[in-house]
Amino acid sequence: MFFVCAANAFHGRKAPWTTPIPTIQSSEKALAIPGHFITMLGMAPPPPKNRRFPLLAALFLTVFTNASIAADRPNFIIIMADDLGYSDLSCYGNKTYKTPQLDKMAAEGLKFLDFHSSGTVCSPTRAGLMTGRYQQRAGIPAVIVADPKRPTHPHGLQNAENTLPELLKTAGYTTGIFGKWHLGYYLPYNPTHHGFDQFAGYISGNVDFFSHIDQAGRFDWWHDRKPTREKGYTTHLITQHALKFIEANKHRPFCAYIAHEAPHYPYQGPNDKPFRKVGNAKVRAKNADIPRAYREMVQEMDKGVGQILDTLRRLKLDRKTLVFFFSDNGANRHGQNTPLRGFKGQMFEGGHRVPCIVWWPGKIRPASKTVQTAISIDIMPTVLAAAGVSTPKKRPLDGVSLLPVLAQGKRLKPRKLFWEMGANAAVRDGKWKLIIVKNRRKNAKNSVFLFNLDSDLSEKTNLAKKYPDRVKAMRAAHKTWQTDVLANASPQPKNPPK
Ligand SMILES: [Ca+2]
Repeated sequence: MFFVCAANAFHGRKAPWTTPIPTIQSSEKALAIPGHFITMLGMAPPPPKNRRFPLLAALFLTVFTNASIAADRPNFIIIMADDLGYSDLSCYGNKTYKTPQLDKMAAEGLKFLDFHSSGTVCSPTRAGLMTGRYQQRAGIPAVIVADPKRPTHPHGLQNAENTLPELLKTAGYTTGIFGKWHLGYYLPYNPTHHGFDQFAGYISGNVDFFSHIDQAGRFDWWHDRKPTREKGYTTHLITQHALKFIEANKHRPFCAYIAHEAPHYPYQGPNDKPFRKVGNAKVRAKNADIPRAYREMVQEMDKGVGQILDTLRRLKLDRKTLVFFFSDNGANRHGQNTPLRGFKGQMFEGGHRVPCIVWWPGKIRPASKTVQTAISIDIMPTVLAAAGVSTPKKRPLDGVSLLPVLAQGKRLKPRKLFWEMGANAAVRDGKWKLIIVKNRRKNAKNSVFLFNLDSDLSEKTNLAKKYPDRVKAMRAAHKTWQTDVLANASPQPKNPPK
């Protein structure tokens, strides 16, 4: 059974998505095209003569209709954990500790069992999430590292991309990002240049949870475009800024992207001490402390998610807010990916199959789960569909809207999914998974694996030799995909942008 329903609150009712949502063309900026909204109201555009009054009226109508159309649209909260493994939450099988708030979110929402990050490390998944396309198209196939001597350091999200917050702004949304950006170290890459009205967080891959020093020993905590000293544990600050943003925007549509640091290293619980100082990021947690700190990091994030959902309930925004929770890649060896093989950075399921919970009271059946295969680049098309914003035609999205799965338990059309980092790659086609791993020995052939995930979720039995034709077809599909995503990929600079 592809959709399991533990409650039947919606049986016999009209599906929420049978009411069409008005569509705004993403390329149209509302204030620049008043006639568009007047036409939407069924009125004729203003005559060319006697322009002054009609133009003022048009401007008024534009602002009014833009606000009123947007007022009927849902809010969005996208919460992403960093390096959280498939079974790091108790509702996904963690037996060593509990995550009660995320368990409650799952009990009230929909749990995906076959959801994937589009990357197996941080920056690529984030580039895919922000653009709704495979991150290779944005020229961000690998981590953008903090060390200025490394070649990816000057890279970042380029202006040519259409980002999710930029498109939501065309429909009157207020947008904020709280936490990790990791899509460029230089000012032109700042999230406030890519559609976010507000930013509180850090631009690198990780910071000390207290001193907010990055891995290269530099201070990294920002309010919008300004480095800002702010005392506090990173996880708490991210939640507090997000709560303030929700309160401040409770009367208008908003999108909050909450990009948690937990449970990425440095391993620090809320009562630990800072490790890093400016110019010295070498100090790390003692190995003996890591399991305790990791647990506390996950549980503090869990509490924060509970606070967000409680605030939505208190403000009576719960039924008009679509909330996603997922991870940007699988866990490393300090976390849990059971029963999956492999870890963060790898092409095995443990590298990219992650927990994903979607919550929208009144629209999503409580305590439901789905085995539909979905990926993080589906989030943007899902949000745009729920907001009634059409997707960009010039830079088409690779993901698909998950709304039919969320609200109606429908199946998605069959499709192939691809992962690639360096010379390693993976292809998913239904139950089949092909993995190519570069062999580090000189002149050695790459390792090729084929797994049947329906009968072998832990990827133990390599069927590549048994099904050579399937391997050949999936390798050919990967080559075609690779040629396509690299054909017009955004170029990245060799030197820091000015
Ligand atoms: Ca990560």
